[in-house]
Amino acid sequence: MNIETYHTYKEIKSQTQAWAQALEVVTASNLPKAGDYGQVIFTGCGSTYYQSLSAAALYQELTGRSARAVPGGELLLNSQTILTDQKTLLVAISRSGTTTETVKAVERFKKEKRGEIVVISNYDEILSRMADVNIVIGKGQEESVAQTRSFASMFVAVSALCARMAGRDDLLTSMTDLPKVGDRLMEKYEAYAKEIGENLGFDRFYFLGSGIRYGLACEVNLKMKEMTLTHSEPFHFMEFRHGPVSMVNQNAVVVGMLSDANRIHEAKVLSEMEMLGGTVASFGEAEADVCFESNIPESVRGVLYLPILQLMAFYRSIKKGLNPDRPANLTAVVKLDF
Ligand code: F1P
Repeated sequence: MNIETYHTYKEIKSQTQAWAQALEVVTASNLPKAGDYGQVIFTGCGSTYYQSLSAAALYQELTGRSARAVPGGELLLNSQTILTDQKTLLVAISRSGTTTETVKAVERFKKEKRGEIVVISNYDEILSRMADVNIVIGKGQEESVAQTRSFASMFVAVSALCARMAGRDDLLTSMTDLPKVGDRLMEKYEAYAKEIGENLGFDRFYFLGSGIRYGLACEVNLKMKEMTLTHSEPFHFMEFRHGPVSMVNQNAVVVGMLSDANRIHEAKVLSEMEMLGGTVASFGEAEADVCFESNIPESVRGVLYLPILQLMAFYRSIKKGLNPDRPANLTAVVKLDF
């Protein structure tokens, strides 16, 4: 079957148009002021919870104010472990805008008048209608179940939101180069993604990412699980030595999402894994298997880690005879009877 017939493939390859739209929408939005809130919470489910992990880290890194990420289900069922009596900003992220846990958690937050709500979504749905600030990126909409283009578009939006709330319009300006760099990366490294993804001699994948990259490591790990049914796990770089290292052998791929700031420590973990027989796939601005060469500041170029790793999962799925558009046991939206 021609790969172009898969929705997932078309969505991955066209994602940079949705990145550009995300930037336009956030630039035009009237955002809350960071100084008005004692607490900031990012929430979502599955992919969008993982996105929340990266977003909370980035918000804190850029604004200097603490932020936390929680799954929608936790905000709904265990809010006493999360909310305080401080004025709170809730940023809810959802591709569909209809996931029950996220919708119900936001509904309750609003009813209890805890603070303002920002919604980031690809569809103008029930969730968006509860928002004080409604960010919809229509070009991220998808036919396939696993999030690729949608996730990346919302991640660009949330990165831009953090930059703007931090008063860093300079970062927003440098983000306008992201679509161009993303296209170049897919052109240059698709063959690399295919080569590793199609190698069925590998039976385990580990995704290492620290700081704002940890949530992204969780997300690409989820792609590998959903689309390819392969054993895979995400870790913070330095955590990997504390036990998970036991799983590394010649069948393991260790993906390293390198930072500039901590590169020395992170690269050391990767070279140790290579010594143990693992295959390392490193991603970073320079001197890596996949080099971004973007000149975009580290804090706002996180989306660049995604397309090649999404393609890696896509090619592996096909090679295993699976349908990447329809992962086993999974629906595009989880709707519960509450
Ligand atoms: C969240 C989500 C997806 C997952 C699956 C089920 O959806 O958990 O992350 O891949 O498709 O739904 P949403 O709230 O972002 O629409």
